[in-house]
Amino acid sequence: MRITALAGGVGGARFLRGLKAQLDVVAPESELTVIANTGDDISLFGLRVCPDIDTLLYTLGGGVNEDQGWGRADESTRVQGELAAYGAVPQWFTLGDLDLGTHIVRSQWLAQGQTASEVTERLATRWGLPDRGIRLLPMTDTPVETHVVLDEGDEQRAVHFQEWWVRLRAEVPASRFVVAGLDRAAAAPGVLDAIRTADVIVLPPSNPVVSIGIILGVPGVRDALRGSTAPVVGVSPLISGRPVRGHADACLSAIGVESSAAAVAGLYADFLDGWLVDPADAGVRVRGVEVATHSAPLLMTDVPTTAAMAAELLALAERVRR
Ligand code: FO1
Repeated sequence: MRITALAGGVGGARFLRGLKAQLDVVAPESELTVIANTGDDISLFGLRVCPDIDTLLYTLGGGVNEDQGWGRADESTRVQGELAAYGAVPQWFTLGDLDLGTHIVRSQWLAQGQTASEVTERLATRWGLPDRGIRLLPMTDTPVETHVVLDEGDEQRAVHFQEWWVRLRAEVPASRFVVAGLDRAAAAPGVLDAIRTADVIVLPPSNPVVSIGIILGVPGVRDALRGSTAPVVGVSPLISGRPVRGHADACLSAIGVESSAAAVAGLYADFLDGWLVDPADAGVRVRGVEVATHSAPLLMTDVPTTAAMAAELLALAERVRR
């Protein structure tokens, strides 16, 4: 079975780890292609940092810091300490010593003229992903970045997404998100094909605005999803209107969408076939469109629990298969 997923960072990576565990049991020959958001990417200290790609790499590759959901397990920050001692800025984004290994080698390979796709494939190979039938694709090889226009009354100020997300903790209201370069970006090699040839298309509980929403903005992606004959099934990133982690509610209010499982499904209504919601949101009706919903506990407390969620999603996909 060929499964294609669109994913952002922590929530998406956690869910896909459970999905992979479930596939290893019920369909061990499956191929999982993950199309990753690159709007979170940021250049720091001369290095290119790709948080969603790296969170997917480390989570699926078994090296993630489990408590944080991002960065490396058994991490240290000796280099960061030296950068601080030199007064290097910014200091609000922690780059661990092991994590820096990824950014240094990525930056070297990019500087040698390799594409983001080629670099990501080499990084994924070190983490054993291809051998396990997992392909990790950046959504585009074109450098793009999400910037946030802050709603501070009269003055309009834009900051990089990471500054809004990490330093401001999304506590300053955003008036809109601007993804520099997205309208001129080309889908990375294999991305549109992975959507067109999938047997099942999965939207994990990633941020619908700044993760999945950004991937949908890559020219051709949304049309490919609309034209897909495969069932497109997703997992609500909200439980009773609240994100389990992160700031999806702040992102939704920035685009004038209510924080509810139904409203998020409404953002995908032109291609979504099935929507998995928490029992707290059972019976949700997606405004005006036919989306089959099913409820199952959505708290990803550990891999077996997440694998059970994935089993529910796969069952929903078979029920809605066109
Ligand atoms: N998140 C934080 O809250 N604080 C950090 O200092 C931080 C550093 C960081 C470094 C590398 C990386 O891959 C992710 C990092 N994140 C940090 C998480 C990141 O902001 C988010 O995971 C995504 O960008 C949103 O999905």
